[in-house]
Amino acid sequence: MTENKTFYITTPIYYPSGKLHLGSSYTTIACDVLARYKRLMGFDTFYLTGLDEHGMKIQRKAEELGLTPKEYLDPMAEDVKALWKKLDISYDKFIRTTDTYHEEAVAKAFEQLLAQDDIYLGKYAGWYSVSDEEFFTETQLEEVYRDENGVITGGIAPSGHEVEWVEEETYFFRMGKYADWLLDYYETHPDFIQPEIRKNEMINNFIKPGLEDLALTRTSFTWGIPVPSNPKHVVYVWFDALLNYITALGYNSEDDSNFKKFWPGINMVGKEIVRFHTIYWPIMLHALGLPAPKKVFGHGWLLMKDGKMSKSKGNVVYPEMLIERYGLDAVRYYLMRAISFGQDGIFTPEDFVGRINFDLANDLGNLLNRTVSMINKYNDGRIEATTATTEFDGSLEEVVTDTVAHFHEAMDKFEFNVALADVWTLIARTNKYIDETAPWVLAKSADDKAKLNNVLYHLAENLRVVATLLQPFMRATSGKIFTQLGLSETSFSIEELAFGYDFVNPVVAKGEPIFPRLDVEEEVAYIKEQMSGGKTVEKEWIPEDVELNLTLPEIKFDDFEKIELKVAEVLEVERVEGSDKLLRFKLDAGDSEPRQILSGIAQFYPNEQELVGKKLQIVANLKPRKMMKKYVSQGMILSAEFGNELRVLTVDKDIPAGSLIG
Ligand code: ME8
Repeated sequence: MTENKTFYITTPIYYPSGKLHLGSSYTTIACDVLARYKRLMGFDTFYLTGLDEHGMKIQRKAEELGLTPKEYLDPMAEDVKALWKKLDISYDKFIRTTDTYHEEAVAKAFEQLLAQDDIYLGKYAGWYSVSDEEFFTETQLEEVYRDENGVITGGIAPSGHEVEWVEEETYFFRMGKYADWLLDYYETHPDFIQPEIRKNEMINNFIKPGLEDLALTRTSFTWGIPVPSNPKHVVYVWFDALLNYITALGYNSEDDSNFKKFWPGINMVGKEIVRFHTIYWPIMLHALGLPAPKKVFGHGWLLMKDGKMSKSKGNVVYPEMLIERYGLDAVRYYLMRAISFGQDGIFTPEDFVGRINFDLANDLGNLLNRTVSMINKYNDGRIEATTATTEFDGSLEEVVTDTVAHFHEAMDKFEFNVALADVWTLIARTNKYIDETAPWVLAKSADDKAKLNNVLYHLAENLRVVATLLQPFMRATSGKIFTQLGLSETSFSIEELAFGYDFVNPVVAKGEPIFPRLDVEEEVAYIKEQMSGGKTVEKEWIPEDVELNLTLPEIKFDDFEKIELKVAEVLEVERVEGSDKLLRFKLDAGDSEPRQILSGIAQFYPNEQELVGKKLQIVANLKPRKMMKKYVSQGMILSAEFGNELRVLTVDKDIPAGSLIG
């Protein structure tokens, strides 16, 4: 670990205003993924999170409950810490802005700016939203209320919250003085605000129209940090809150070694608070003689189909409920995979359950299961690299190298969904490699033993690479994969990751499936029920006047999914001796050898040779069946009956044999 290889990442500090939902957990999980990734890349990493505990909002909330702010806040802080524990958040420090070291450091910073004349005493008159803890000019309001004389009596902030009139003595920060410096800073630090689009918003909507001086203290309530030289003023909650990112490191305290080591760092924030972090925050730091953050990344919101989560809409998802039923890793995976980090994304129960089934149970789970059982079956659970290669090894190893490189590129850009998609490309390629090399065929001949072992080695090694890359996202799952591969290591460095690990004669454990398949309908109904607070949710609307003409009962989608349908080309066909019904087909269905299917359709094809060269549809995974004592039929040919006729189902000539139908 080199001296300057440090990484500092922060979440916003949360308002303790109630139980945190899945949307609030989103930032914390994303930062955790980054922190874990950087640690595995050999960085000395510091991850900060915490609570924003001052301000009018908290004071009023506590009063409503008949509590002092502290009595209200302490249990809340414990609840939040308990949630982060459930989400396996590896923070290095949890700051509360009521911590003494923070309060002292903020007071000192305020006095410094006052002494420098960056702060001056004046009078504020304007609109304030308590919910947002934010000042607004009339023109910034979404809506204004007027009395019969046209005088404005109130209004609505862009967030949808009510504003109230505030008129009081206040200290102002000379923001305007630093506008040119800030524009120049953006210009010379093109990566400071990300994604890029948020930068233009800041410049055009807030800086260019003119930066107003910021009211920095309040006198109409007391729940805040008092200004030492004039204690009837308490410091504005955002000034107090933003400084947490450096006071947590010991800034303005006796031991500021962490501050010296880690600042400047990266601030990860939701898009609605980018303004505070990219305008006020760098100006405050600059005025204090300190560097601005390396980067402020404004991520999007996690939304529901009908907009933001809210109890009144009955669409709130709490992470605890999902974790309890589906496990933590499914939740972390979903949030990081399903949504492009910089943009808004919509949570739907269908998508969530689908991802678990397809990505986790099918793609990843099956690869692990097949690999482990083949290593057990064909080589007594030992993983041995040999020099007997197959023609597919080179391209497979190339995909490993490419995946690792792309993964790093994506992680450096905070493109978590892209990084995971890269890992899944490797998983899909490895699954295909099983089909290409057909280990069960190699297992039939003793001469192919070395080749077989090398194929099995490639499978195990790719899974080790996959699990290594997944560590920041799904620690428990990676651990299970390492265990099933018989590895005693519980973690691998991502920094040193390369194909070619020497498995020291490990015995592969026969493990349980890491993600069991879910019944989609049942689970979607369950999640919807939980979202609506336990009420049974009405079934989706089905047109009542459509009568389905069925001969068999309905089946679930999951049942249908078990059937593998494929395109197969007729290579040869002949009548079966001793039967007037059966035709014996030799078909190319993309298997290593032509497959044989017997089908009782002879009477409909007096000239059966007309079928040669046709591309048919077959059920490919039907259990093989012995017919006429000597023929094994491996599948079924699909056909349609109408009147007294029957025709096999054909497909376009240019669809290759072996293609999956679905
Ligand atoms: O803003 N999707 O606190 P906060 C994504 N105390 N992110 C969401 C979300 C959702 N549905 N809901 C909330 C504050 N968040 C201040 C910060 S920092 C010096 C002070 C995110 O509790 C939101 O975008 O209102 C914000 O980044 C974070 O949760 C905390 O929000």
